[in-house]
Amino acid sequence: MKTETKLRIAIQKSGRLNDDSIRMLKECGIEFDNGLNKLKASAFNFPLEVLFLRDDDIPEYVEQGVADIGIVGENVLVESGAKVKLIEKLGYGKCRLSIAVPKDVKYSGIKDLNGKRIATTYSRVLQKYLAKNKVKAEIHEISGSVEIATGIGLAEAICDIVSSGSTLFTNGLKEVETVMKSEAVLIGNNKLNAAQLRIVERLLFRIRASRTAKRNKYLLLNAPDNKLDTICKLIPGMKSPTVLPLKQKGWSSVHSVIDEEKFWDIIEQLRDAGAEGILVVPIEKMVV
Ligand code: PRT
Ligand code: ZN
Repeated sequence: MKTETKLRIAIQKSGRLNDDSIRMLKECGIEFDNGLNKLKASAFNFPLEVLFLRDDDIPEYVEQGVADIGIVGENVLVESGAKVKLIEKLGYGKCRLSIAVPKDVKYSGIKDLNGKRIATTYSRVLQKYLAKNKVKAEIHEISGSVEIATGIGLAEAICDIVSSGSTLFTNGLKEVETVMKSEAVLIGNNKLNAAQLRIVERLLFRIRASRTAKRNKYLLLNAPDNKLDTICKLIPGMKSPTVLPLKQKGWSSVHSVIDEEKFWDIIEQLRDAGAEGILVVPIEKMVV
């Protein structure tokens, strides 16, 4: 009997990437039981087995082939040094790894870190960054609560993950250097076989379709026929806009797709060009 190839994906068990990783897989139409305290779950409708792990273990497990692919912060991936393939950046879990010093310390540039003690959980990434910038500082590796290290006299600077900056602020620190930017990434074992790679491709196709859909909106508007050319040029869409005649003579309905980032600019130009009754609707999936 032929057994179906399944791909094992490792995602964070709990923490900042857990919810978004599960949401992304569900948006890809992949259904599985993500009940608490589960170590793994099999998808009901896609050849995927989900392993729930601590994020720090994911790069190594993917490198060793315990999991075939995984989702992890780029910061954790680079720090691990694991030899895996970075398949796709996923656009969530965005943050940066930064160096911060107490806010009343004068700081005029990276050279000021020479001879200083920097506390971090990211010693490998920090070491490379300091070497690249020819800074000789002492790295003090600690396992958590990095933000309090300067306050208790353990170090003169810290290197930690920042997103809103409020943790630095509440601990009297200011951000002075960005060591790396990070987001959640899909990684893969280097020796996946052809059947496994086909499943990765199917998964990637779905991930990209969901992400493209989120970035775009479906747009409907009414346009006077004598302004159709100007309006259609503003919203070229995927191939070209759809133009349908309205019952009222001299008017048409124009349908197209627009990039969310350009949304406000375009809407203003469309109104100036004479468009009316503009509707903007979310798109669930989009295959370009
Ligand atoms: O239990 P496990 O080991 O799996 O999880 P963890 O506690 O090691 O990691 P977790 O869940 O905190 O973070 C997982 C990943 O989320 C990280 O590796 C980053 O890639 C990403 N991420 C995004 C963040 C943040 N934003 C973030 N703000 N990881 C951590 N933080 C922390 C940071 O360490 C600091 O304490 O939040 C604080 C700073 O946040 P702001 O908003 O105050 O600047
Ligand atoms: Zn961790």
